[in-house]
Amino acid sequence: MIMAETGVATSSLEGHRIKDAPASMYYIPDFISAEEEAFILSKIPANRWISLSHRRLQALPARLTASNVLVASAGLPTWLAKPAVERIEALGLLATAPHGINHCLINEYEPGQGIMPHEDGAAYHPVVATVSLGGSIVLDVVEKTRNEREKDERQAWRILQEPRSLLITTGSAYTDTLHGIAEVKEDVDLDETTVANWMLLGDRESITASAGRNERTTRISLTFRDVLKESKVGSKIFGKTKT
Ligand SMILES: O=C(O)CCC(=O)C(=O)O
Repeated sequence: MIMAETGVATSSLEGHRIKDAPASMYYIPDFISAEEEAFILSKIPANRWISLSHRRLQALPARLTASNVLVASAGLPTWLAKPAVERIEALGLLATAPHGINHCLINEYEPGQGIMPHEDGAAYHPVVATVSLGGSIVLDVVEKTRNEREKDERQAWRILQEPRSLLITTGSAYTDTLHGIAEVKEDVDLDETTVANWMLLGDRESITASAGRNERTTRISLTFRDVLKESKVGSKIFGKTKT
């Protein structure tokens, strides 16, 4: 049995499956400790942010090219590799990924900021692991549709992502849904009937105590993936081609 430092083992991952969401999504609260969260936040480079109109982001070790190739001379920095990547890979869900986790997209959302519904697509191995830092936020997941008529009937789910949690999206949740974050300052109507991962949350009490409201504060997400097309620049120069 593989045991991550937090005590989550591969065989017990089933206990973290979000039952009321499309197969297969997993939610693990307190995946990293408060000290590890503070450490990672202190290491995020201040000079690499790319500002978009509704959030800012940075990609490590590099942004993908227009044809979705990761061209990098080095892997992920050690402050991401340990403990986050090491612990995610110990869960076993990336066992068939060609490279393992080789990319991290860091998104920062201020209150009122979000991201349009989208899918992650074919550039990546279909397993995405998101570690949340800072504030809580609701991720909206909705079935993909083929036409306007289907839109009225499509299923939608709300996943509350707490700070220090891990959300894993794979299977049909990866291929058949879109995900996005609403541009609101507060998530409302949060309870066991509206939040798909309610029973898996680390702190349901504080949401209940605030009458089902989550006032947004700055949230940073680390989205870890395996980019399928990888080109190691340094290795090529020295004749050890690996693409
Ligand atoms: O911040 C998040 O949780 C979602 C990020 C996301 O959808 C993406 O990077 O594609």
